[in-house]
Amino acid sequence: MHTMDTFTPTPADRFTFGLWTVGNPGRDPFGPSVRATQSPNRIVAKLAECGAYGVNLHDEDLIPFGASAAERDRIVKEFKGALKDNGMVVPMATTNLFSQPIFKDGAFTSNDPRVRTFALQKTMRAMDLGVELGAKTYVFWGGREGTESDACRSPIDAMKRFRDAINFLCGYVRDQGYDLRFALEAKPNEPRGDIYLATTGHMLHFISTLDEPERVGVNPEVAHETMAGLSFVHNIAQAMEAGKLYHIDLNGQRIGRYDQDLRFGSEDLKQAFLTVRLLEGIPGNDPYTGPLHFDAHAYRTEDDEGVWEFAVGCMRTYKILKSRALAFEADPDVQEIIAERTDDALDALLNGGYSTEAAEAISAASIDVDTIAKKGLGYERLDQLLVEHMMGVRG
Ligand code: GCO
Ligand code: MN
Ligand code: MN
Repeated sequence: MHTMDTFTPTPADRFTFGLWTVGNPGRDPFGPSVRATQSPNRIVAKLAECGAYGVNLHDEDLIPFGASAAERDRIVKEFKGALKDNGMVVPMATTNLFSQPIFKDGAFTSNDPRVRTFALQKTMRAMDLGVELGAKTYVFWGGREGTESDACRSPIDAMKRFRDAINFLCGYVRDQGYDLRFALEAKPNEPRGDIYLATTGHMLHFISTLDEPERVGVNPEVAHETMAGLSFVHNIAQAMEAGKLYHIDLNGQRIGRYDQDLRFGSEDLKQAFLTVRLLEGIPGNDPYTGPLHFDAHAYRTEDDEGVWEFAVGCMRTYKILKSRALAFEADPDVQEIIAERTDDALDALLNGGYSTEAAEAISAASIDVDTIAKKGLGYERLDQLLVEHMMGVRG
Protein backbone atom coordinates (compact mmCIF):
# COMPACT_ATOMS: atom_id res chain seq x y z
CA MET A 1 0.00 0.00 0.00
CA HIS A 2 2.74 2.45 1.00
CA THR A 3 6.48 2.42 0.55
CA MET A 4 8.36 2.42 3.85
CA ASP A 5 9.83 5.70 5.06
CA THR A 6 10.55 7.35 8.39
CA PHE A 7 6.85 8.09 8.83
CA THR A 8 5.73 4.49 8.46
CA PRO A 9 3.88 3.59 11.70
CA THR A 10 5.30 0.89 13.94
CA PRO A 11 4.01 -0.62 17.22
CA ALA A 12 6.69 1.39 19.07
CA ASP A 13 4.67 4.51 18.20
CA ARG A 14 1.80 3.29 20.49
CA PHE A 15 -0.99 4.01 17.98
CA THR A 16 -4.37 2.45 18.71
CA PHE A 17 -7.80 2.40 17.06
CA GLY A 18 -11.21 1.36 18.36
CA LEU A 19 -12.89 -1.64 16.75
CA TRP A 20 -15.74 0.82 16.08
CA THR A 21 -13.49 3.28 14.21
CA VAL A 22 -11.98 1.34 11.30
CA GLY A 23 -14.98 -0.99 11.66
CA ASN A 24 -17.42 1.88 10.98
CA PRO A 25 -19.51 0.78 7.97
CA GLY A 26 -20.52 4.35 7.03
CA ARG A 27 -24.05 4.35 8.44
CA ASP A 28 -25.36 7.87 9.18
CA PRO A 29 -28.73 9.44 10.04
CA PHE A 30 -29.46 9.80 6.33
CA GLY A 31 -28.44 6.44 4.94
CA PRO A 32 -27.42 2.86 5.66
CA SER A 33 -24.03 1.15 5.63
CA VAL A 34 -21.89 1.50 2.54
CA ARG A 35 -19.21 -0.99 3.63
CA ALA A 36 -19.38 -4.60 4.82
CA THR A 37 -19.31 -5.31 8.54
CA GLN A 38 -15.86 -6.64 9.43
CA SER A 39 -15.19 -9.24 12.06
CA PRO A 40 -13.17 -8.03 15.07
CA ASN A 41 -10.50 -10.61 14.25
CA ARG A 42 -10.06 -9.23 10.74
CA ILE A 43 -9.78 -5.70 12.12
CA VAL A 44 -7.02 -6.83 14.48
CA ALA A 45 -5.07 -8.41 11.61
CA LYS A 46 -5.50 -5.41 9.30
CA LEU A 47 -4.52 -2.90 12.01
CA ALA A 48 -1.40 -4.92 12.79
CA GLU A 49 -0.53 -4.90 9.09
CA CYS A 50 -0.82 -1.09 9.12
CA GLY A 51 1.63 -0.79 12.04
CA ALA A 52 -0.78 -0.11 14.91
CA TYR A 53 0.08 -1.13 18.46
CA GLY A 54 -3.34 -1.96 19.81
CA VAL A 55 -7.08 -2.01 19.55
CA ASN A 56 -9.77 -0.72 21.93
CA LEU A 57 -13.37 -1.81 22.25
CA HIS A 58 -16.84 -1.39 23.69
CA ASP A 59 -18.32 -4.61 25.09
CA GLU A 60 -20.77 -4.80 22.18
CA ASP A 61 -18.08 -4.29 19.51
CA LEU A 62 -16.93 -7.79 20.41
CA ILE A 63 -19.79 -9.57 22.16
CA PRO A 64 -23.26 -9.12 20.63
CA PHE A 65 -25.85 -7.81 23.09
CA GLY A 66 -27.64 -10.73 24.72
CA ALA A 67 -25.03 -13.38 23.78
CA SER A 68 -24.97 -16.48 25.97
CA ALA A 69 -22.08 -17.12 28.37
CA ALA A 70 -20.81 -19.92 26.16
CA GLU A 71 -20.92 -17.73 23.06
CA ARG A 72 -19.10 -14.97 24.92
CA ASP A 73 -16.35 -17.31 26.02
CA ARG A 74 -15.89 -18.69 22.51
CA ILE A 75 -15.65 -15.16 21.01
CA VAL A 76 -13.19 -14.02 23.66
CA LYS A 77 -11.01 -17.07 23.14
CA GLU A 78 -10.86 -16.51 19.37
CA PHE A 79 -10.23 -12.81 19.80
CA LYS A 80 -7.36 -13.47 22.20
CA GLY A 81 -5.94 -15.80 19.57
CA ALA A 82 -6.15 -13.05 16.94
CA LEU A 83 -4.42 -10.57 19.29
CA LYS A 84 -1.64 -13.03 19.98
CA ASP A 85 -1.16 -14.02 16.33
CA ASN A 86 -0.86 -10.38 15.33
CA GLY A 87 1.14 -9.07 18.30
CA MET A 88 -1.64 -6.64 19.24
CA VAL A 89 -2.78 -5.48 22.70
CA VAL A 90 -5.99 -4.01 24.16
CA PRO A 91 -4.94 -0.97 26.23
CA MET A 92 -8.44 0.47 26.73
CA ALA A 93 -11.99 -0.82 27.02
CA THR A 94 -15.36 0.82 27.54
CA THR A 95 -19.09 0.12 27.79
CA ASN A 96 -21.71 0.80 25.19
CA LEU A 97 -24.31 2.63 27.30
CA PHE A 98 -25.98 4.37 24.36
CA SER A 99 -27.11 1.96 21.61
CA GLN A 100 -29.69 -0.20 23.36
CA PRO A 101 -33.14 1.44 23.57
CA ILE A 102 -33.20 1.00 27.37
CA PHE A 103 -30.58 3.79 27.48
CA LYS A 104 -32.66 6.25 25.43
CA ASP A 105 -32.75 8.67 28.41
CA GLY A 106 -29.26 7.94 29.73
CA ALA A 107 -27.73 5.19 31.82
CA PHE A 108 -26.15 6.29 35.11
CA THR A 109 -28.27 9.46 35.21
CA SER A 110 -31.59 7.89 34.20
CA ASN A 111 -34.59 8.64 36.42
CA ASP A 112 -35.41 4.94 36.51
CA PRO A 113 -33.50 2.92 39.13
CA ARG A 114 -33.93 -0.19 36.97
CA VAL A 115 -32.03 1.51 34.14
CA ARG A 116 -29.31 2.65 36.54
CA THR A 117 -29.00 -0.88 37.91
CA PHE A 118 -28.80 -2.35 34.42
CA ALA A 119 -26.11 0.21 33.48
CA LEU A 120 -23.96 -0.79 36.46
CA GLN A 121 -24.51 -4.47 35.74
CA LYS A 122 -23.48 -4.03 32.09
CA THR A 123 -20.45 -1.93 33.04
CA MET A 124 -19.18 -4.43 35.62
CA ARG A 125 -19.40 -7.24 33.03
CA ALA A 126 -17.69 -5.03 30.43
CA MET A 127 -14.91 -4.25 32.92
CA ASP A 128 -14.40 -7.96 33.54
CA LEU A 129 -14.08 -8.38 29.76
CA GLY A 130 -11.68 -5.45 29.38
CA VAL A 131 -9.45 -6.65 32.19
CA GLU A 132 -9.46 -10.19 30.80
CA LEU A 133 -8.15 -8.74 27.52
CA GLY A 134 -5.44 -6.77 29.33
CA ALA A 135 -6.94 -3.25 29.40
CA LYS A 136 -5.41 -0.82 31.90
CA THR A 137 -7.67 2.13 31.10
CA TYR A 138 -11.46 2.19 31.23
CA VAL A 139 -13.21 4.99 29.35
CA PHE A 140 -16.54 6.53 30.32
CA TRP A 141 -18.24 8.53 27.62
CA GLY A 142 -21.72 9.57 28.76
CA GLY A 143 -23.28 9.09 25.33
CA ARG A 144 -26.90 9.62 26.32
CA GLU A 145 -26.36 11.16 29.76
CA GLY A 146 -28.18 14.36 28.91
CA THR A 147 -31.46 15.95 27.90
CA GLU A 148 -33.57 17.64 25.30
CA SER A 149 -36.33 18.65 27.71
CA ASP A 150 -34.43 19.75 30.77
CA ALA A 151 -37.42 19.71 33.11
CA CYS A 152 -37.30 15.89 33.05
CA ARG A 153 -34.86 15.79 35.95
CA SER A 154 -32.84 18.13 38.08
CA PRO A 155 -29.40 18.52 36.52
CA ILE A 156 -28.16 18.53 40.11
CA ASP A 157 -29.57 15.04 40.64
CA ALA A 158 -27.92 13.97 37.39
CA MET A 159 -24.54 15.04 38.78
CA LYS A 160 -25.15 13.13 42.00
CA ARG A 161 -26.21 9.98 40.15
CA PHE A 162 -23.21 10.12 37.83
CA ARG A 163 -20.93 10.53 40.84
CA ASP A 164 -22.60 7.64 42.68
CA ALA A 165 -22.06 5.40 39.63
CA ILE A 166 -18.38 6.26 39.23
CA ASN A 167 -17.78 5.86 42.98
CA PHE A 168 -19.57 2.50 42.92
CA LEU A 169 -17.49 1.29 39.96
CA CYS A 170 -14.25 2.42 41.61
CA GLY A 171 -15.35 0.25 44.53
CA TYR A 172 -15.92 -2.68 42.18
CA VAL A 173 -12.44 -2.32 40.68
CA ARG A 174 -10.86 -2.20 44.14
CA ASP A 175 -12.88 -5.17 45.33
CA GLN A 176 -11.81 -7.23 42.31
CA GLY A 177 -8.20 -6.13 42.68
CA TYR A 178 -8.16 -4.90 39.08
CA ASP A 179 -5.30 -2.69 37.88
CA LEU A 180 -7.58 -0.28 36.05
CA ARG A 181 -7.77 3.49 35.80
CA PHE A 182 -10.82 5.41 34.57
CA ALA A 183 -10.77 8.12 31.89
CA LEU A 184 -13.84 10.37 31.59
CA GLU A 185 -14.66 11.65 28.09
CA ALA A 186 -16.65 14.85 27.71
CA LYS A 187 -18.83 15.90 24.78
CA PRO A 188 -21.12 18.93 24.67
CA ASN A 189 -23.99 17.44 22.63
CA GLU A 190 -24.94 14.65 20.19
CA PRO A 191 -26.67 12.30 20.49
CA ARG A 192 -28.44 14.34 23.23
CA GLY A 193 -29.39 17.99 22.90
CA ASP A 194 -27.07 18.71 25.81
CA ILE A 195 -24.80 16.19 27.52
CA TYR A 196 -23.91 16.64 31.21
CA LEU A 197 -20.27 17.50 32.03
CA ALA A 198 -19.81 19.06 28.62
CA THR A 199 -16.05 19.62 28.47
CA THR A 200 -12.78 18.27 29.82
CA GLY A 201 -12.67 21.19 32.25
CA HIS A 202 -16.03 20.13 33.71
CA MET A 203 -14.70 16.60 34.08
CA LEU A 204 -11.56 17.75 35.86
CA HIS A 205 -13.58 19.45 38.54
CA PHE A 206 -16.03 16.55 38.81
CA ILE A 207 -13.10 14.18 39.43
CA SER A 208 -12.07 16.23 42.46
CA THR A 209 -15.48 15.42 44.03
CA LEU A 210 -15.07 11.62 43.79
CA ASP A 211 -14.27 9.15 46.58
CA GLU A 212 -11.13 7.95 44.81
CA PRO A 213 -9.97 10.81 42.59
CA GLU A 214 -6.53 9.26 41.96
CA ARG A 215 -8.07 6.43 39.96
CA VAL A 216 -9.88 8.80 37.62
CA GLY A 217 -8.55 11.02 34.83
CA VAL A 218 -9.80 12.29 31.46
CA ASN A 219 -10.00 11.16 27.84
CA PRO A 220 -10.29 14.40 25.85
CA GLU A 221 -11.33 14.18 22.20
CA VAL A 222 -10.31 16.72 19.55
CA ALA A 223 -13.77 16.69 17.95
CA HIS A 224 -15.66 17.20 21.19
CA GLU A 225 -13.69 20.17 22.52
CA THR A 226 -13.75 21.71 19.04
CA MET A 227 -17.54 21.30 18.85
CA ALA A 228 -17.66 23.32 22.07
CA GLY A 229 -15.55 25.99 20.35
CA LEU A 230 -12.60 25.44 22.66
CA SER A 231 -8.85 25.11 22.20
CA PHE A 232 -7.97 21.41 22.35
CA VAL A 233 -4.38 22.26 23.22
CA HIS A 234 -5.40 24.36 26.22
CA ASN A 235 -7.73 21.61 27.42
CA ILE A 236 -5.15 18.84 27.27
CA ALA A 237 -2.57 21.17 28.80
CA GLN A 238 -4.75 21.62 31.87
CA ALA A 239 -5.25 17.86 32.09
CA MET A 240 -1.53 17.19 31.69
CA GLU A 241 -0.58 19.76 34.29
CA ALA A 242 -3.04 18.13 36.70
CA GLY A 243 -1.55 14.67 35.96
CA LYS A 244 -4.95 13.62 34.63
CA LEU A 245 -4.39 12.88 30.94
CA TYR A 246 -5.00 9.14 31.21
CA HIS A 247 -6.04 8.63 27.57
CA ILE A 248 -6.70 10.66 24.41
CA ASP A 249 -9.06 10.51 21.41
CA LEU A 250 -7.36 12.04 18.38
CA ASN A 251 -9.35 12.98 15.27
CA GLY A 252 -10.33 15.95 13.12
CA GLN A 253 -13.28 18.31 13.39
CA ARG A 254 -14.54 21.62 12.06
CA ILE A 255 -16.03 24.01 14.55
CA GLY A 256 -19.82 24.38 14.67
CA ARG A 257 -20.58 21.00 13.09
CA TYR A 258 -21.95 17.67 14.22
CA ASP A 259 -19.33 15.25 15.60
CA GLN A 260 -17.37 14.56 12.43
CA ASP A 261 -14.70 12.18 13.80
CA LEU A 262 -12.47 12.85 10.79
CA ARG A 263 -8.97 11.56 10.08
CA PHE A 264 -6.43 13.09 12.48
CA GLY A 265 -4.94 16.24 10.97
CA SER A 266 -7.52 16.49 8.19
CA GLU A 267 -8.89 19.71 9.71
CA ASP A 268 -7.16 22.48 11.69
CA LEU A 269 -3.66 21.27 11.00
CA LYS A 270 -2.17 23.97 13.19
CA GLN A 271 -4.12 22.76 16.23
CA ALA A 272 -3.01 19.21 15.36
CA PHE A 273 0.62 20.38 15.15
CA LEU A 274 0.38 22.11 18.55
CA THR A 275 -1.34 19.04 20.02
CA VAL A 276 1.44 16.70 18.92
CA ARG A 277 4.08 19.19 20.08
CA LEU A 278 2.57 19.24 23.57
CA LEU A 279 1.85 15.51 23.82
CA GLU A 280 5.45 14.78 22.88
CA GLY A 281 6.76 17.25 25.45
CA ILE A 282 8.61 19.18 22.75
CA PRO A 283 8.28 22.61 24.44
CA GLY A 284 9.89 21.10 27.57
CA ASN A 285 6.90 19.69 29.47
CA ASP A 286 6.57 16.07 30.62
CA PRO A 287 5.36 14.08 27.61
CA TYR A 288 2.16 12.04 27.49
CA THR A 289 3.24 8.41 27.44
CA GLY A 290 -0.10 6.57 27.10
CA PRO A 291 -1.59 5.07 23.97
CA LEU A 292 -2.28 7.45 21.06
CA HIS A 293 -5.83 6.51 20.18
CA PHE A 294 -7.58 7.59 16.99
CA ASP A 295 -11.34 7.84 17.57
CA ALA A 296 -12.22 8.58 13.97
CA HIS A 297 -13.60 6.90 10.90
CA ALA A 298 -13.15 6.97 7.14
CA TYR A 299 -15.38 9.15 4.94
CA ARG A 300 -18.60 7.47 3.84
CA THR A 301 -17.27 7.68 0.28
CA GLU A 302 -14.66 4.99 0.99
CA ASP A 303 -14.48 1.27 0.38
CA ASP A 304 -12.35 -1.16 2.39
CA GLU A 305 -9.13 0.08 0.83
CA GLY A 306 -10.04 3.66 1.75
CA VAL A 307 -10.52 2.62 5.37
CA TRP A 308 -6.92 1.45 5.66
CA GLU A 309 -5.69 4.56 3.80
CA PHE A 310 -7.53 6.50 6.49
CA ALA A 311 -5.92 4.52 9.32
CA VAL A 312 -2.41 4.84 7.94
CA GLY A 313 -3.09 8.53 7.25
CA CYS A 314 -3.92 9.24 10.93
CA MET A 315 -0.67 7.63 12.06
CA ARG A 316 1.55 9.10 9.35
CA THR A 317 0.23 12.60 9.98
CA TYR A 318 1.00 12.26 13.70
CA LYS A 319 4.59 11.23 12.93
CA ILE A 320 5.06 13.92 10.31
CA LEU A 321 3.77 16.58 12.71
CA LYS A 322 6.11 15.29 15.39
CA SER A 323 9.11 15.65 13.11
CA ARG A 324 7.96 19.12 12.02
CA ALA A 325 7.44 20.16 15.66
CA LEU A 326 10.97 19.04 16.54
CA ALA A 327 12.38 21.07 13.65
CA PHE A 328 10.33 24.10 14.70
CA GLU A 329 11.62 23.88 18.25
CA ALA A 330 15.23 23.51 17.10
CA ASP A 331 15.05 26.62 14.92
CA PRO A 332 17.14 29.41 16.52
CA ASP A 333 14.79 32.05 15.09
CA VAL A 334 11.91 30.41 16.91
CA GLN A 335 13.86 30.09 20.12
CA GLU A 336 14.84 33.71 20.00
CA ILE A 337 11.19 34.76 19.99
CA ILE A 338 9.91 32.33 22.60
CA ALA A 339 12.93 32.52 24.92
CA GLU A 340 11.67 33.48 28.34
CA ARG A 341 12.51 36.94 29.56
CA THR A 342 14.22 36.66 32.93
CA ASP A 343 14.95 39.07 35.75
CA ASP A 344 16.65 37.43 38.72
CA ALA A 345 15.30 39.77 41.36
CA LEU A 346 11.72 39.81 40.08
CA ASP A 347 11.69 36.05 39.37
CA ALA A 348 12.80 35.32 42.92
CA LEU A 349 9.99 37.51 44.22
CA LEU A 350 7.36 36.01 41.91
CA ASN A 351 8.34 32.42 42.62
CA GLY A 352 8.72 32.84 46.35
CA GLY A 353 5.04 32.85 47.31
CA TYR A 354 3.33 35.29 49.60
CA SER A 355 4.95 37.00 52.54
CA THR A 356 4.51 40.46 54.02
CA GLU A 357 8.01 41.32 52.76
CA ALA A 358 7.20 40.05 49.25
CA ALA A 359 4.03 42.15 49.19
CA GLU A 360 6.08 45.20 50.18
CA ALA A 361 8.79 44.48 47.59
CA ILE A 362 6.24 43.94 44.82
CA SER A 363 4.43 47.14 45.78
CA ALA A 364 7.72 49.03 45.67
CA ALA A 365 9.00 47.55 42.37
CA SER A 366 9.43 50.12 39.64
CA ILE A 367 7.99 48.84 36.34
CA ASP A 368 8.50 50.83 33.16
CA VAL A 369 4.93 50.49 31.91
CA ASP A 370 5.29 52.58 28.74
CA THR A 371 8.43 50.90 27.45
CA ILE A 372 7.01 47.43 27.99
CA ALA A 373 3.69 48.33 26.42
CA LYS A 374 5.32 49.83 23.31
CA LYS A 375 7.42 46.82 22.37
CA GLY A 376 5.98 44.32 19.89
CA LEU A 377 6.36 40.65 20.73
CA GLY A 378 7.15 39.17 17.31
CA TYR A 379 4.29 36.68 17.33
CA GLU A 380 3.41 37.40 13.70
CA ARG A 381 6.87 36.19 12.78
CA LEU A 382 6.60 33.28 15.21
CA ASP A 383 3.34 32.11 13.72
CA GLN A 384 4.66 32.44 10.16
CA LEU A 385 7.69 30.34 11.19
CA LEU A 386 5.29 27.78 12.59
CA VAL A 387 3.34 27.69 9.34
CA GLU A 388 6.52 27.39 7.26
CA HIS A 389 7.86 24.55 9.39
CA MET A 390 4.50 22.83 9.27
CA MET A 391 4.44 23.10 5.50
CA GLY A 392 7.94 21.74 5.21
CA VAL A 393 9.59 24.71 3.54
CA ARG A 394 11.93 25.36 6.46
CA GLY A 395 14.21 23.16 8.55
C1 GCO B 1 -18.50 9.62 20.12
C2 GCO B 1 -17.49 9.21 21.15
C3 GCO B 1 -17.25 7.74 21.21
C4 GCO B 1 -16.48 7.35 22.43
C5 GCO B 1 -16.51 5.88 22.57
C6 GCO B 1 -15.65 5.38 23.70
O1 GCO B 1 -18.64 10.80 19.98
O2 GCO B 1 -19.13 8.77 19.51
O3 GCO B 1 -16.30 9.88 20.89
O4 GCO B 1 -16.60 7.32 20.04
O5 GCO B 1 -15.17 7.79 22.39
O6 GCO B 1 -17.82 5.49 22.76
O7 GCO B 1 -16.18 5.76 24.87
MN1 MN C 1 -16.50 11.84 18.74
MN1 MN D 1 -14.32 9.56 21.59
